Amino acid sequence: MITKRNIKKILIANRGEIALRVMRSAREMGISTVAVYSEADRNAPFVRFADEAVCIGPAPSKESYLVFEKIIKVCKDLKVDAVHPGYGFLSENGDFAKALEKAGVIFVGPSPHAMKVMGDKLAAKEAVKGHGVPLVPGTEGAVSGLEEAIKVAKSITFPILIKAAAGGGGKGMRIVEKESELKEGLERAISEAQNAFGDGSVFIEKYVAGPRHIEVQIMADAHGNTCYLFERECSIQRRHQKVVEEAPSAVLTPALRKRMGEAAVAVAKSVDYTGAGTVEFLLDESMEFYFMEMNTRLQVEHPVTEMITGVDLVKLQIRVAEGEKLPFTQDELKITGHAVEVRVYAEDPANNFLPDIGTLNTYRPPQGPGVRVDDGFEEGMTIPIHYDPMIAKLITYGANREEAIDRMERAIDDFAISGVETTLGFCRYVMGHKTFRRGKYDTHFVRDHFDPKVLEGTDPEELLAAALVAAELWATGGQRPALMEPSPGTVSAWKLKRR
Ligand code: MV4
Repeated sequence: MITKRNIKKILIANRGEIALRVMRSAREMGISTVAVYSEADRNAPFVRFADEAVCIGPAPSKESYLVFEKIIKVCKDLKVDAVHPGYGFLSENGDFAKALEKAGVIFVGPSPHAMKVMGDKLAAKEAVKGHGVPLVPGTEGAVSGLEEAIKVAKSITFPILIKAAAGGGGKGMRIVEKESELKEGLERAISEAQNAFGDGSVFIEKYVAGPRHIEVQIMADAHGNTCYLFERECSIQRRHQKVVEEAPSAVLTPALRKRMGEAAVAVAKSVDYTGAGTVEFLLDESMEFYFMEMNTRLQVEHPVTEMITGVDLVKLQIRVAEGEKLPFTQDELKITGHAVEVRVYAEDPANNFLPDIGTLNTYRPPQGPGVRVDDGFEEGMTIPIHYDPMIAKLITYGANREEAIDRMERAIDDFAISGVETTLGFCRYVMGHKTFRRGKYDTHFVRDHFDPKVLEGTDPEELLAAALVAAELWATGGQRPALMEPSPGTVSAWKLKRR
């Protein structure tokens, strides 16, 4: 018997756009909302939006958003029924989920057990084995030593990839091209894993060249029903940070979509998963797919799935956490249209994507048909240096892929941000790139097609600034114009641009 528990008050253990996103759904459901915030977020929109808000400490996450004793105390003080962890921070921390359970508070997410298994890449592979989920050929379990490594590498053939069991999201990976490099590669991988994760277990896989990152959204209730809500393609990344995502993928056939969806459901069922989860696959050039890992949280890019399925994933997470059944069967789910998301980071694409801290002197998000902006900032706010530098997620929807991308180009051009450099120009470049337009891109897109020089001289306001300099030069008879010598405190033309 699954007991139903009504959620009347929910605490969001997160900040920024995702805290707002979750609270909006809660409000629509008539659930009252509690924000917890750090001193750096005192004036953030998510704090104002909440029905109640409690400051839980100074800016550093380790003293605020990550201290679960403080969050649990707020739950008790304010009689909170449930906690939504968002993504990042405590969202994949099984101990946090356990501590909430002990305090009698519902954790909006899977069981601590499911989180623990999927948090260990080797345990995850072990769990899904025998469930009909394709795995990349490689070692069974951790590598015992060089001898086993050589044997496995020879049987699966080079190049191989050494991965840390405690890694994930690309952390702790090492490619080895040939046998003579194996000994050193293995030693380094083990010591790096030990240093980074306090766990030196590594495993070996065949290296899949030119793969696409395709992930499947799943949703499971506590009554044994698990559905897939189709895929997202997230191959446009740099240093394992996703920049552009779309749903559905431009390359899956209905038959392959069904096979991957069913494999994702099998992954979820292998750990009695409940709630929203994402099963990540690699798809190789011959359209073979392999299970990589499962993320046991709501993902940043979940809006593209919401757009093409018409499902509010946060509402569904909350319903399932209350013990309700999924309101649909697999057959009732279908894809309508196409959605694209770009992440707007306060980073400078012309300068190796270094975080660009500063104040949003101008901040005017785009509007109009098919445009959704999930953000947590307002004009005049300073982007705190303590957290992820994402300013906003810009999502567009269209009847088909071309319309969604055309809309994204228009929306990017309409997005006015000044005061910080952003990744908008980079995203605009991707939207217009013929390889992206054709849908024939893989995880090497940025490496193969992006040179920071392409962003130079394309910005209308930059061109205007250049014209002004030229005019000044002409007017001053070729003397170095004052415009080119910014005095201290002068805002540079670069910063004056809309993005
Ligand atoms: C791989 C791979 C090639 N072969 N595994 C990186 C993140 C992690 N979730 C899995 N990753 C990869 N695993 C094998 N056997 C290439 C990657 C990979 C990658 C995967 C998805 C998106 C971007 C990527 C960028 C570099 C490497």
